Parts: sequence; structure tokens; C-alpha cells
Amino acid sequence: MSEPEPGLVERLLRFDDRALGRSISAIEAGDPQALATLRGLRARGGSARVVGVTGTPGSGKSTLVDALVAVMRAQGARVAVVAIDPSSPYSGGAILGDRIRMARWYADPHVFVRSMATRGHLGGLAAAALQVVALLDAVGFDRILVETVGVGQSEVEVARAADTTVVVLTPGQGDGVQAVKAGLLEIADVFVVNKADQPGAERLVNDLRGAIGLAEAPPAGAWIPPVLATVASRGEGVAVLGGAIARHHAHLVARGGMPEVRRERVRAEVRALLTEAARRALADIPDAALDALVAGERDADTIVAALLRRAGEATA
Ligand SMILES: Nc1nc2c(ncn2[C@@H]2O[C@H](COP(=O)(O)OP(=O)(O)O)[C@@H](O)[C@H]2O)c(=O)[nH]1
Ligand SMILES: [Mg+2]
Repeated sequence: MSEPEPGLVERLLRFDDRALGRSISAIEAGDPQALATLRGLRARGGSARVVGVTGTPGSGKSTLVDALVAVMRAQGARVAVVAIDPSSPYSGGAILGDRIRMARWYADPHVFVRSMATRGHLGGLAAAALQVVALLDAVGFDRILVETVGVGQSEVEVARAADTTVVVLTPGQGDGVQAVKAGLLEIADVFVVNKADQPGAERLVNDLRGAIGLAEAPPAGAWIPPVLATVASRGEGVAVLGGAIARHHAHLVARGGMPEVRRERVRAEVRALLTEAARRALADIPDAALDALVAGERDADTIVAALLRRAGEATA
């Protein structure tokens, strides 16, 4: 087994930007030494609250995340942001105004922002993102905000794996319909109708509340997702959103305690890795194995076992 690099853990625990950045890149690349560092730190984690923010491109997720950072910093929380979005301001893909807005956090040692590539993760995007979240939790961030575009299976998976999932919609055409199609209604713990300064916002809020009310009667004590209106670009409604996120977290803790919240998160991490390993095994069934099966020389289940073993070795 690989050993963590000397001195690195101490730097990570001081929120050293470069140490964090390098470790995250290495985790993304599946580097064994970085995974060893994560393993060594893992037991320290468990106090972060992880909030996923998802929605269509341009719905205002980055603006909202930035405003949430301000709200959470005002409460003294140490905040990390992971943006899985190729056009995110953190990766330099955004317009100048966005980058200037984010720049105000560079001087704050208790805010860390990082973008992640959507492609090129051997074990899959969702698993890599959840391992990055585990690292940020372990080094001591109190809040971890994960921005993902709410399209694409792994992006939705990442959002779902957060403790609290915020789904951002806008009064623009067909946004509600798109959200239903992408399965976003099922994963939302909190709905945000952003750009509430634009026409149609009130109607979308009412439609969503109606849709939630139409769902099967929830079991007693179940969480019913609130529908909030925000104008992220002016910070309006963002403190209320922060309150809703805190209430949802309290609900989770009341239901199962923090260990259970955390177990659900690592369950998602393991499930993401397992799904990716199985997907690789499926994509790579050798003709020779099929020929052997047809010829009666091998069983289908021993072939499956061998394929899974091989996919597992590639992941390990
Ligand atoms: N009118 C209006 N514009 C907003 C609001 N929130 C964000 N925007 C703008 O919408 C655009 C996209 O925002 P961005 O946060 O990058 O969206 P993302 O792609 O979902 O991350 C930017 O020009 C923002 O300034 C809002 O509440 N009202
Ligand atoms: Mg964005």
C-alpha cells in the first residue's frame, strides 16, 4: 500500500490551498498515494454538511453558491465549493463579472473553491467527486457546496449523494418540464425558483408546490421539500435558503444521527465506484469468453465473476 507524502497531511489540515489543489488533482487521477492520504484522513471526517446545488446551465447556480458562501461565512463556517461545470467561473470559463465576483474569496483562508473536470475519471465522475468531498470533510471544512449541471446521469448522482440537494429552476420556458424529465423532482430536498425578478416566477413556484402536493401522501414525519424564490444576483432569498438547508440537515440528524448521514454518503461513493466497474466490465466482454460459453467449456457465471474481478483490479 502507498504511504501518504510526508508533511502533506499537516498542510491539508491547515487548508493550504496548493496542498488541497494538488491532492484533489491526484484523487481525480486515481493516484494511489492520494488515495492513501484520503484513507489516513478519513476517520477525521463526519462533521461537514454537504449541499448539492443542481439545475440547468444558466439558471444561476454559481451566483447562488457564491451568495450562499457569503451567508455561511457570516455564520463563521469554513466553506468549500466544488463546481462540476465546464463553464464554472472557477475554471476560468465564465464571463469576467463572474470571475471578479469569485475573486473576493481568494484572500479568505476559510473559503476554498475548486472546479472538477466532467471527464477523464477512471472510476467515474461521481466517485471522484465524492472522494474529493470526503477529503474536504476530513480536513475540516464545515460546509461543502457541490455545484453540478442537472443533466447527465453522473451529475445527478453527485447531486443526489449530497446530504441536502437543492434544485434550481428558473421561470424560463420549459424549465419545470425539463426538471421532471431529468428526474430532478425526485432528488430535490429544497426547490429554488431563481431569477424571481423575471416574469412567470410566481407561477412556477405555485406549479411546483402543486406538483409536490399531488405526490402520494408522505409518511408521517417525512420531509416535504420547500419551494423558495430567490434573486441570486441581488442576494435576495439566499438567507432563507440557508435556513431551509439548515432545517433539512436537522431533519436528517433527527432521523438517523450524523453517523447515518455520513454512511449514506459513503454508500453513494461505493455505489458510484461499483456502478462504474460494472459498466466497464459490460463494455468489455471478450469474444473468446463467449466462444468458450457457446462451446460448453465455461459457465456464464464464472465469466461474469472473472469480468467483475478484472474491473475491480482496474479500479483498485
Ligand atoms: N435576472 C437575474 N439574473 C440572474 C440571477 N441569478 C443569476 N443571474 C444571472 O444569470 C447568468 C447565469 O448565472 P450563473 O450563476 O453563471 O448560472 P449557472 O450556469 O447555473 O451557474 C449570469 O449572468 C447571472 O448574473 C437572478 O436572480 N436574476
Ligand atoms: Mg455555474
